[in-house]
Amino acid sequence: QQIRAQSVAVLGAPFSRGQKRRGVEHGPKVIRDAGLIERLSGLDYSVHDFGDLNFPHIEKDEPYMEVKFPRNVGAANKILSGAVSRAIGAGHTFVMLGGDHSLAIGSVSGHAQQCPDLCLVWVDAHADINTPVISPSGNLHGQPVAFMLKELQSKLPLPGCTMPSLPGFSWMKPFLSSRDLVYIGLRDVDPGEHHILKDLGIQYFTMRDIDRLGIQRVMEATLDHLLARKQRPIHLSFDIDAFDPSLAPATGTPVNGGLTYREGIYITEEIHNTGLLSAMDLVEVNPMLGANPEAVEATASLAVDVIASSLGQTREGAHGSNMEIPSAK
Ligand code: EXY
Ligand code: MN
Ligand code: MN
Repeated sequence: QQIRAQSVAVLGAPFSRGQKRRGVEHGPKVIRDAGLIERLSGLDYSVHDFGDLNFPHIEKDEPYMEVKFPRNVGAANKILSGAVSRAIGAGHTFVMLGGDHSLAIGSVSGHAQQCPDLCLVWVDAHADINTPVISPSGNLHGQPVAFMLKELQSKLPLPGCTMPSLPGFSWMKPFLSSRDLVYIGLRDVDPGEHHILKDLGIQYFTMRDIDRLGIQRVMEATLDHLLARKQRPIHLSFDIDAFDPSLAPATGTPVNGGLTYREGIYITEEIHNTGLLSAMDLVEVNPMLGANPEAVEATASLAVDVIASSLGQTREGAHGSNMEIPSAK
């Protein structure tokens, strides 16, 4: 099926409890201030800006083992999941502005409620696939993919397992198969995460793979892996730290040696060209971490470019089918 959406829904998720640094909750504001809505309106969409979600602040939120703020992260994601499901059910292509990457739990699960056969492209320096038990930091933004995968269900402290379950997550059920996920941009993977990637045979392209193959072949292999058997909706979860820190300095966990501007935009152009993008996340823009206002503006404006390019902004330009060049006389 071809998804040719006429309308885009934009929703802010001002949330930062998936990690310990303040500021990433202001991501939606700086991305909007960098001109997101104007840019999308210039493409051929009607843009519905649903503003920002309101998340409850749960005061008493003791760690579960090492896992920080489980009740806040669980509650925020439950709310987000419902909002995403409604927006996609209403026929919009959905754009979530984070916030930290723990929000992908709600975003992708809400999308999957409407599109159970979706596939997931995860563009990130990190694999974000630690389980609560193996996470070295206890930060839930390093764990969202683990909550999605059916193959990891027995490793997660969710209802039905023998351990006490993770508070805040009783609503959550894994919904994605590991073969329906591809990573691009990895360069900081923890040992437990590497074990899971290998054990489950997950398709991933590290920065080294991009060096070897070039971004064009990486995208060909990515889309082939996900779409060759059947065409289905794509969820793009884009962590701004996939880019090199020289381009995206205002983020919480920068890692050297990231995507160039052209590699990042090529990824999103290819995703758009499938005609199958159904929802996307843009996460981890933290305006409190830029060294100066210019660094924050550069990061936010890069986020706008990523979103606009995913939704059809081209480098070659475009024109309407009824355009005519006026004669000289
Ligand atoms: N792998 C590390 C951890 O689990 O703590 C770092 C995760 C950073 C996650 C950023 C959002 O992509
Ligand atoms: Mn991430
Ligand atoms: Mn990351």
